[in-house]
Amino acid sequence: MRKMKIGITCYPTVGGSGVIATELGKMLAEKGHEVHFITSSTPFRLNKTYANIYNHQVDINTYSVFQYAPYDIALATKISEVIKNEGLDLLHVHYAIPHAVCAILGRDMAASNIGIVTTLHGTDITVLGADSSLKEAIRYGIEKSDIVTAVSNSLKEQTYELIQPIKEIETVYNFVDEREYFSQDASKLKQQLGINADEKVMIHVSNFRNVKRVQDVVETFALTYEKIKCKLLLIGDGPEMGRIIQQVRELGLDEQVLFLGKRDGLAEFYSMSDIKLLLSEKEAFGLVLLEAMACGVPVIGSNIGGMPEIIEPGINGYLVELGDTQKAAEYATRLLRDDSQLQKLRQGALKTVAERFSSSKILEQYEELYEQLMDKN
Ligand code: GMT
Repeated sequence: MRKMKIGITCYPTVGGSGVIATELGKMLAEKGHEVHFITSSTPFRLNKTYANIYNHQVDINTYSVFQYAPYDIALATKISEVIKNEGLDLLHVHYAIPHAVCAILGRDMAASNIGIVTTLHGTDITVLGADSSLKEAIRYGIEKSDIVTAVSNSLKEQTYELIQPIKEIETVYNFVDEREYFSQDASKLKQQLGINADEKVMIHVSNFRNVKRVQDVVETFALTYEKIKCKLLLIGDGPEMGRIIQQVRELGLDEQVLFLGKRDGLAEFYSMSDIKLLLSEKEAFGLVLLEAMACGVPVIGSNIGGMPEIIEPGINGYLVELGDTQKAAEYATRLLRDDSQLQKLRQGALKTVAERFSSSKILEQYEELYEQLMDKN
């Protein structure tokens, strides 16, 4: 595999798309490629120094005449500068809007013909694609990219349905860094959180946006708790937090639900958990499912988006119809009561990650796409 100079643009501060882009950049650098992040700030997951990872920060002009700072123009200009100054071989941009469009503009400004890979992550299509002021720009970004990938078959189908591009879209699934997400001894942390060693634990991790339906997670937990004593860890923060705190209070579950806020070192929290709940109404992939599974935690998810492509019922978790908290609680109760089934699903979760979503496998898929681009140019 030849070594390449790869420019990566993503949202550096939030969300799974930024996590995947950054982890991918780190792994490409470890394989000897030169990686140039072109972003508005240093990606938050870039927590280690690499000799061959460079950060190019977009300077946004806040001139008082502008009612809105022109981030997109500034990003395209920076992309063009980096293409020329660093001699990039290709660009890989994450999230269609504005990144694909900025990459195309930046390449034009640089009078270059380098290849552009655009990865669609979910909300760039399922939420923004429904906005008539953005749909044409998303379609343009897809059509003018050289290679377009989506993080699940479901997202690929939804893109064809909502945006109607002619371009071929390839599915490349997400991955986890197994060196960070693995099952570890969390007994001390469990004790520090006031959870008894033999007490069962359920976990939910998200940005507490409306689409995550955290209220269904709490309802599922409440129904399960009626049958079996356990705790619920809620990790993350976001717009729905106030409503969820209120719901927990009204259910009288303050002692059983632990609001832990935003956390690093999630693997330890997963490692003390027995079931992960993700009951979202939109989820192109559900990266947090993989993170939990890599720590040996089975998942209960809703039968929407990319989740059925990850969750194999009875093998690594269960699927329920959207909003069916009764069924989710039934599965959770059964699993928490049956240790041999829980162990079987734990093994199934680990196997799923190792066989289908390992970082080396997904990295190879991206490298092959890059090779195709290099051969074309
Ligand atoms: O889900 C979010 O709130 C964040 C969002 C993002 O844009 O970063 O996540 C999307 O991309 C992730 C990485 O590919 C996927 O795992 C998430 O499923 C997807 N979110 C949605 O589709 C709602």
